[in-house]
Amino acid sequence: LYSLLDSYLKNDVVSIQESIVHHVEFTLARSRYKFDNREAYFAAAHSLRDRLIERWNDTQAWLKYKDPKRVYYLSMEFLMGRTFLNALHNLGVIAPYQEALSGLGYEMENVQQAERDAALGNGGLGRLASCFLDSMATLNLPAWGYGIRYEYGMFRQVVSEGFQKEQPDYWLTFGYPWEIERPHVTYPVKFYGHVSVHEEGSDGRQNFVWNAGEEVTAVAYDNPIPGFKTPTCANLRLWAAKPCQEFDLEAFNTGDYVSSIIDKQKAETITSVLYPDDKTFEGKELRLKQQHFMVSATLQDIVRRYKEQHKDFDAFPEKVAMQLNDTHPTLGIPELMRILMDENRLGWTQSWDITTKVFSFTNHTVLPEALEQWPVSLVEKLLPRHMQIIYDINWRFLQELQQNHGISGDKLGNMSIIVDTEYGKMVRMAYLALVASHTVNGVAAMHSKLIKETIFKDFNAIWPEKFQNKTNGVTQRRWLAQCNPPLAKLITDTLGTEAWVTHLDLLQGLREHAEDEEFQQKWAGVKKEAKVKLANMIKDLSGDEVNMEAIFDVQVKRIHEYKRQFMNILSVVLRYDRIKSMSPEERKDVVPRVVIIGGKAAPGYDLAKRIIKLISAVSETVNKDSEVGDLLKVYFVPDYNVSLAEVIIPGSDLNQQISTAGTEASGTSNMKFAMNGSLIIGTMDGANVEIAEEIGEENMFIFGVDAKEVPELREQREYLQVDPQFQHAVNMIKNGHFGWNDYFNPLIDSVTGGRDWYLLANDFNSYLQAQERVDSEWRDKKVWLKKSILSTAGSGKFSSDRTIHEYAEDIWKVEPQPPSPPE
Ligand code: 26Y
Repeated sequence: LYSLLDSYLKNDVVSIQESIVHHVEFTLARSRYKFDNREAYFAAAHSLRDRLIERWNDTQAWLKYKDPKRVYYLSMEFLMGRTFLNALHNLGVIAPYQEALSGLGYEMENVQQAERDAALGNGGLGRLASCFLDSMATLNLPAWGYGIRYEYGMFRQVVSEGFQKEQPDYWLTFGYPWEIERPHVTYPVKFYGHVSVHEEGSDGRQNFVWNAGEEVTAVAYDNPIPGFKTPTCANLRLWAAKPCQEFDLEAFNTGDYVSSIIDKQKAETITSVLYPDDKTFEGKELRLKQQHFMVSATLQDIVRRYKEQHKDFDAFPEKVAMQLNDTHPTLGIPELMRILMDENRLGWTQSWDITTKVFSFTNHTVLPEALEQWPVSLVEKLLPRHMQIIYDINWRFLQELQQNHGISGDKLGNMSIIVDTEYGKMVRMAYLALVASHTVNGVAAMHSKLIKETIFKDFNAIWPEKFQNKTNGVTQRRWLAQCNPPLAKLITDTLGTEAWVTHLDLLQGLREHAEDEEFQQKWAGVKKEAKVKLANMIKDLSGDEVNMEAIFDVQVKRIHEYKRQFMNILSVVLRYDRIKSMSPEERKDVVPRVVIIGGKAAPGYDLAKRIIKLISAVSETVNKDSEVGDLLKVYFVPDYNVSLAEVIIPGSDLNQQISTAGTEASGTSNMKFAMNGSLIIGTMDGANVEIAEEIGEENMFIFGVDAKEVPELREQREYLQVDPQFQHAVNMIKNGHFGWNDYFNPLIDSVTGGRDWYLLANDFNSYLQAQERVDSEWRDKKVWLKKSILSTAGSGKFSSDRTIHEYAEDIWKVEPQPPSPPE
C-alpha cells in the first residue's frame, strides 16, 4: 500500500534504459539492437506506463482504505492530446528519460513526435475536462473522470484547394500505450424493449421490470492521470462497447448464423465515433445511445464501488459527487433513479433525495441551437423506463411549482421539462439537469450572470441558491511549463522558485520586472525562440520563411459565425487593400503581420466551411503578391489540434478573442495565450472580462459593443448605417478579388441586408481602431514587452487548480487525500 513512498521502479538513467530496452524486446518484440523513433516512443511509453501503474494501484488502494467522498466527472468528451511529455513532467523524470534515450541514440524531441493525439473531444468543453483531470490529480482529490473510448476521435482536417475535407482519425492503429484494458470490469447496458409492471409485496408497491430489446457490454479502459509532483494518480475510465455474450442467444438458433454475427457487431458501433459538431444539436439516435451507454456503465460502476463498502444507500450522498459536463450525460439522472428504485427497491422519495444530493451540472453555452432537446418518441423507444421516470420527475416538479411557488398557466408550461413543439414533444435536457441538480454553474462570471437572466430566468426566480459561477481555468503544467520551457525557465529564475507550477498566483511577482530593460530583453529572447518554432511549422506547411519581425497574429478555435473569423479576414482584406494603395515610401511605415488562422468546421456547417475557403482564397492572393511582400502574410493552419496549439500559442504575439459580446461562454485559449505573454485583441465577452480585470484593460486591445447592448442592436440591424470600410471589404470579395465570388455569396448574405446576427458590421469600426492601436504599440518595443510581461503576470487566476479548488469546496465538498504512511 505504501510502496509509492518507496517506489519499486527506480528512476536513475540506467534503470530507465533497462526498462526501455526490456519493452523493445518483450513488449514490442523487436530487436534490442534495431528500433526506430516510433518504437523508441512505444518502448519509452511502456516504461513510463509501468511507473504510472505503480502509482495508480497505490492511489486507488489508498482511497479504498480511506473511503472518502469521491467526485466523478462525467463527460462525453476528453480532449487529452499527447500524454508522454505530460507524464514525464508530472512524474519529475524528464531529465533522466532524456538522458536515457539519448544514451540509446534517440532524441527526446523526435521520440515525442511519434505520439498521436488522443482527440476524444471537439474543443473547449473537452479540453476543459482534460485540464480538470490534471488539476484534480495534482490537488490530490479523490477524483475519477468517466467517458467514452471512441475508436475514431475528432476528424483529421485536410484542406485541399482551400476546402475542408474530413478524414477519419483512427488513433488506435498502433495501439495506445496509456490505457489499461480491464476485461473483468464490464457491465451490461440495455436498450429498447418495454416495461412491465408487477404488483408485489405486502406494501403493494409496484415493481417495474424493463425487458430490453438489445443489450451490449461496456468494457472499462483505465487511463492513469498523474498529478504534478504528488503521489496521486487519478483515473480516467473510458467505456468501449462490445457484443454481449449471453443476450440474444436465441437469435443464433434461427438458422441464420452469419447475419446473427453481423447483427452482434453492431454493438461496437455505439462507441465508434465522436460526433464532430459542437454547437448545433441534432437528435441522432446513435448519439442518444452513446449518452445512455456512457452514463449507464458509469452509474453501475459507481454504485458497485459504493456497495462494496456500504450495506445501504444512506451514506451515498456523503460518498459520491457527480459533475455533469453540460447536459450530455444528463440521462445519468433517470438512470440513477432507475437503479435505486427498480434494482435496489428504494422508494421514490428516498431515491429522489439521493439523486438531488449527488448531481451538479455545468452549462457551457447560451446559444439556443446548442441546447439538447430529445424527442419524447425517441427516448420512449430507446429507453422506455427512463421516459417514465422523466415524466414522473416532471409531474412532481410541476406540482411543486404550483403548490409551493404559486406558478400556473403559461409560466408553468415554460418551465416544464417536457415541451410541445412543432416537431412533437421534446425533453429539455437542461431543465431536467437543473431540476435534479443541487447546483448549476456557468463557466465565467459574465456567462453565469447571463444564464440567470436568459435561459434559466424562471428557475433562478425560484432557486437562486442553486446558481453559482466557476470561472474556467487551464493547467499551467501543459500550457506553460511543458509547451514553453524557455519561458518557464525564465519565470522560475526570476521568481527564484518553481512553485508557480502549482501556485500560479505567484506569477504576480513578474509585475515588478515589467519595465526592467534587462528582463525585457530576456523576455524578448524567449518569445523569439517560441516564434522560431512557429515559423518552422509555417515553413513546413507552406514552404515560406516568414518575417520574424512581424506581429504573429493568431486566431485558433472552432470555426463558427459567433467567433467571427469572418470579421478577422475582412480586416485582413482591408489591410491588404491599404498596402496595395500605398507608395513604396509609405509602405516603409507598415507594421508587418503574419496572420495565422486555424480551426475545424463541423462537417455539416456550410457557412463555416465557406469561411475556411475564404481564408484560403485571401491567403493565396495576398501571399503571392510581391508588392505586399512580407508586410502581410496569411496562413490557414490545417488540422488545428492540441499538439499544434502547444506550438502555436507560445509563438504568438497577438491573439484574437473577438466573439460577439454575450456569445462565448468563457473561452479558454484566451487564458493560455495570456500565460504565454501573447496580447489579446478582443471583446468584453466570456472570461475576457475577468482577464481584463486581472491584467488591466490597458494591456489589452478591447473593442466592440457590450453584451447588454446586443439585443437592442439586433432589433435595429435593418436600420443601422453600414460602416463604409466594412462595405468596401465585402465588395472586394463580392467583386471577385480573391476569386470564387459566387461561392462566397451565402457568407456575404449572412452579414448584409439587415441580417448580421453576430453584428460584424456594427463592431467593425471599433475593431479596426483596436487593430490600429496594436500596430502603434508594436512600434514601441518597450511598451509591447511590458504588456506581454503583464499578461503573463496577471494570468494567475486562470489556473484550473483555482477552478477545481472552488468546485471541490463550493459544490462537491470533497477533500484532498494525499497518500500518507500509517501512524
Ligand atoms: C449537444 C452537442 C451539439 C454539443 C457538443 C459539444 C454541444 C456543445 C458542445 C461543446 C461545447 C463547447 O465546447 N463549449 C465551450 O466550452 C468551453 C469550456 O467551458 C468554453 O470556454 C467555451 O466558451 C464554450 O463555447
